[in-house]
Amino acid sequence: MRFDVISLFPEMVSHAASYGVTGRAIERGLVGLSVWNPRDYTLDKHRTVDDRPYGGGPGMVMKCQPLLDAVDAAKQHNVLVNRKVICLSPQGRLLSQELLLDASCYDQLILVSGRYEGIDERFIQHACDEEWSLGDYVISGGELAALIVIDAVTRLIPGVLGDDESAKQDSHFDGLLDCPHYTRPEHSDIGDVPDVLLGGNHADIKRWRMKQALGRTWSRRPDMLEKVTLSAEQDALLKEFRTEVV
Ligand code: 4FV
Repeated sequence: MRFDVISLFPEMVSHAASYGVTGRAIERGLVGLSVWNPRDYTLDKHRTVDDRPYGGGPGMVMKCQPLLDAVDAAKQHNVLVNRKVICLSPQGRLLSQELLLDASCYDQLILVSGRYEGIDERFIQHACDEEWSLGDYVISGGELAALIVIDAVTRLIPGVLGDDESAKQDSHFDGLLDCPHYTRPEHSDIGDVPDVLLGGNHADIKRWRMKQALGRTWSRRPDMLEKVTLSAEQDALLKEFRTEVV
């Protein structure tokens, strides 16, 4: 998997991606990352990447040409075919583990990070396969959204996480919130570790963790429960959890 990010702030992207899991994955060559600055593809001496919006209104809009040429450069650089060009914007499809799992099957993701008020619509319609959104709020640039895509997709690449199991343990992986986690010390002024986790009975521990995941999803994100089909055992565990909390 390789990520090619189009951004006016290349260092911001390459720097933030150089830490932790993504940083190690890049070092180990499990994922590739390049950042392309549209300003390097401008044709005027002022290296202009934005201009005033037609129809008036506040702020500036990113011009088509520097973005088109930056995306072409990212494509030329990699003869990979199984790729998608994604524009990160509030008008996009909401990011989800399901969308990111699908994205992790591509060889290349070209992630276009907007700035200013947005990007000339002709570029999006002509050069982008999809628009993706972090959520229903506005941030100052698409870079943070691109970095979240890079981080979340990189975790799904085989061999990136110590044991691929842990990606499966991730919240939302099975459509449920995660169970609570504990580590030493066993006893503290702010509480003790639940006994079941100390008993070494893995079946009991697995059952407790699923019960907690179900209960927390039911109490915090009932919208997610509507999207999953629970097994009979999960149904029973959730009933048990609910009878215990009321
Ligand atoms: C955004 C989001 C987002 C809009 C104008 C950047 C900003 C500025 N991107 N999910 N929400 N982008 O707010 O992805 O260009």
